[in-house]
Amino acid sequence: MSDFFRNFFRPNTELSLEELIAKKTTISFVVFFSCFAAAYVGWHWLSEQPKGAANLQTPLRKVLDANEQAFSRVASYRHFAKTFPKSKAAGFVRVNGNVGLTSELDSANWKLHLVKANGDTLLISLDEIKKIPKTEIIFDFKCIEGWSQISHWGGVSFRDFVHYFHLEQEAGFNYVGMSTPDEQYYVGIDMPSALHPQTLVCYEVNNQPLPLNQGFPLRMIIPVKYGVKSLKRIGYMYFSNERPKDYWYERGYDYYSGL
Ligand SMILES: Nc1nc2c(c(=O)[nH]1)N[C@H]1C(S)=C(S)[C@@H](COP(=O)(O)O)O[C@H]1N2
Ligand SMILES: [Mo]
Repeated sequence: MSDFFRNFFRPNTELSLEELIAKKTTISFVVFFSCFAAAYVGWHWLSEQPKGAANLQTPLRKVLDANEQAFSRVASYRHFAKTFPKSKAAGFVRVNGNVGLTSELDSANWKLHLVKANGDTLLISLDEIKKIPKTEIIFDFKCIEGWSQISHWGGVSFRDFVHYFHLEQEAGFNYVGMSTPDEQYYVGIDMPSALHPQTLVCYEVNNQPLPLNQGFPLRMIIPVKYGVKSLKRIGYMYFSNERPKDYWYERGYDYYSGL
């Protein structure tokens, strides 16, 4: 044993082959068990940490938030979602998620309630929105649950909507918040993504009015984000510098959900 320790501190070049192998094997074991112990201690520490938003341990939430910070800058609004020819669009468009859609909808009297920066509320009808030149997009709609589908949507770009209703001041806020008329489903969208040229305030799928389960009369289509952010059946819209509350963020998903 004492030989072994002496060899341990002698330069490799002075050791016999057997001595060298013994030394290297020992080093491997020491490194392996140190890593194992460090991982165990780290995991134990993590599991003892207080829980923050969405029941995640605070350090994990911090990493997730840091990822968001990084990716919301680069991933979502700086690029364009790939678009496709009409021939690639699905004839039968998949339906997913009905939170906020189960309450009765008074279709004839529906109006979008848009809260302006000065506190006034604009009541906007679908006919008014249809006066804005139409924009269509065919893109691969992606749901966080793992499916995607090339689908064809029509409406007005959020940018055009902002200009038409003179919302330049509102567009200066960091976020736009939206909810269904019954306020059961709600999302917050960072303003750069809302103003992305491909983001639609949408009233048609495959050139037809939206079906009720896909958000009639008005929904969002945000090609640079996962489907969770494309709120169906918009009731309210407001603007804020703080993050608006967000249904799936509260359930542990990434706030920006960018692609
Ligand atoms: N009001 C409301 N909007 C919603 C949802 C929901 O549950 N309620 N689900 C979201 C999710 S997770 C997805 S993937 C898309 C699905 O849109 P689609 O039904 O048109 O496919 O709607 C989004 N908008
Ligand atoms: Mo989704």
